[in-house]
Amino acid sequence: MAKKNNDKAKHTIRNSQSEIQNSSLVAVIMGSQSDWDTMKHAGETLEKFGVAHECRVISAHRSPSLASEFGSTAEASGLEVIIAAAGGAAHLAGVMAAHTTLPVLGVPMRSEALNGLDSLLSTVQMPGGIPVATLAIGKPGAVNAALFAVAILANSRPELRKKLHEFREAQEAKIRATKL
Ligand code: AIR
Repeated sequence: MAKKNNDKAKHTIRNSQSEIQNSSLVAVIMGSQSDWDTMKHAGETLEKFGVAHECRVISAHRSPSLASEFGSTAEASGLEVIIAAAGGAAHLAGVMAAHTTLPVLGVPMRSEALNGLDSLLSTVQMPGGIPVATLAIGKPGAVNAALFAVAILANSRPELRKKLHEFREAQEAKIRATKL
């Protein structure tokens, strides 16, 4: 993807410091800037694993041609996974999946009206033939989408597999060390 010059909080963040490679392997896209507070956790998790990624706002409804353009060119741009987050009538992940055969991980955003149940159902209930892997609502989903993306990339990258094992070991060690 072409590097964007937009302000971090507004549209695009490009992690060019990656240990893995400089062009983005994972795109973290979201329906609105208001999703960033939640989705920044996906970006931070990818950062921890040193995975090159880009974060940007794309709305399936408010910017439909951008959504279609992004999905259609994702494979050719070198991306390997798309994380798509949206709230309410959350169709972004489904629209991405309609345009690409890359794995699309959907993250339902917590919504004001229905607390994210609307987002969850809109994201998860895809028709057979066009899959979206849907994660939990909100922050846990954002973190897990990033970990899932790392797991996908790790299939062909032993250094990432090793980091995932270390992450799990550290997580368990923390639990074992917890004294109440
Ligand atoms: N949204 C934006 N375009 C399509 C959808 N579904 C979602 C955003 C956000 C919610 O609408 O993903 O979760 C509210 O957006 P805003 O911009 O009104 O705060």
